[in-house]
Amino acid sequence: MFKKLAGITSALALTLGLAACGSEETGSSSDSIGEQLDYEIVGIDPGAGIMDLTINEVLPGYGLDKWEVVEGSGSAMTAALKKAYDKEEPIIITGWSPHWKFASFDLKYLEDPKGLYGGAEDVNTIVRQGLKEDHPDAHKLLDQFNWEPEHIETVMNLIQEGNDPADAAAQWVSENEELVSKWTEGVNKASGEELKLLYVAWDDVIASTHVVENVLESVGYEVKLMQVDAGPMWAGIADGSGDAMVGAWLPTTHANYYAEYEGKFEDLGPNLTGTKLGLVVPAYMDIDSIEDLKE
Ligand code: PBE
Repeated sequence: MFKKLAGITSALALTLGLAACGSEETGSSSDSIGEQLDYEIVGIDPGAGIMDLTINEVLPGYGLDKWEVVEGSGSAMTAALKKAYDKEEPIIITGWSPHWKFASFDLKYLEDPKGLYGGAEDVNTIVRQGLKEDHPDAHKLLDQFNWEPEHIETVMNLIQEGNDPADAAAQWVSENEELVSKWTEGVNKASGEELKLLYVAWDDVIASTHVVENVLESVGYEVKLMQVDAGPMWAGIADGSGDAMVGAWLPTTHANYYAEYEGKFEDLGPNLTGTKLGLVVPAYMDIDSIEDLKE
């Protein structure tokens, strides 16, 4: 490109340059990945830990000062991914596993040689102070809730195929009685006591929360789900307005929330282990590392 341009008069080169600047089209494939994407990474809701990590640790850590993370939501992110993927266009998203997108699209994590996204994490169950005294059987069930990535992925895929989250959860529960019976072991039947579960509309947490709702109801609780943002989810458990949540990513992703409210909740430990997060791109893109975003 540079060689060809060098032969053209500078006036013509200037015209070409201006024409390129005025164009609304995304850059041509000879442009750098940053130019092609307008230096935009497709993010999710601003309260998500992955947004905080990407904006405050990863971009500065790799010297990517030209890049921005665009706020949105989990569903807007997957919609943007599908749109780009269908046209084989470049896209970079803030991504995580477990998530159905890896079953639906051929994707890869960009390598993170500095390890700024942290290693594999756990997803913990966090309950309000006093739940154990008020509802010991619900507390016991929540404490015994534990599953594997393949399980949550099955529920997520059912939802992604168009099933209502409650129906997907019910189907998964009916097909996994042996595992579910370990969660309800020693749990006495309730008689319609109300419980409030808080969750954020992240696909993994939608799936896990609906499964836990289903199982709590199967032993006699009346469960209300409240969809909130990440900050209010933590605050709501800390101030007791919510009873429990099952989507606390630790020790890295929700470290700030954990520190902010420590002492005001009870941590029942992991319900799932082996998560991952990072920048995710379609496999057809020819970049492999976050370092490739630097020019
Ligand atoms: N996530 C999914 C959340 C936790 C669960 C990775 C988008 C977050 O970044 O806070």
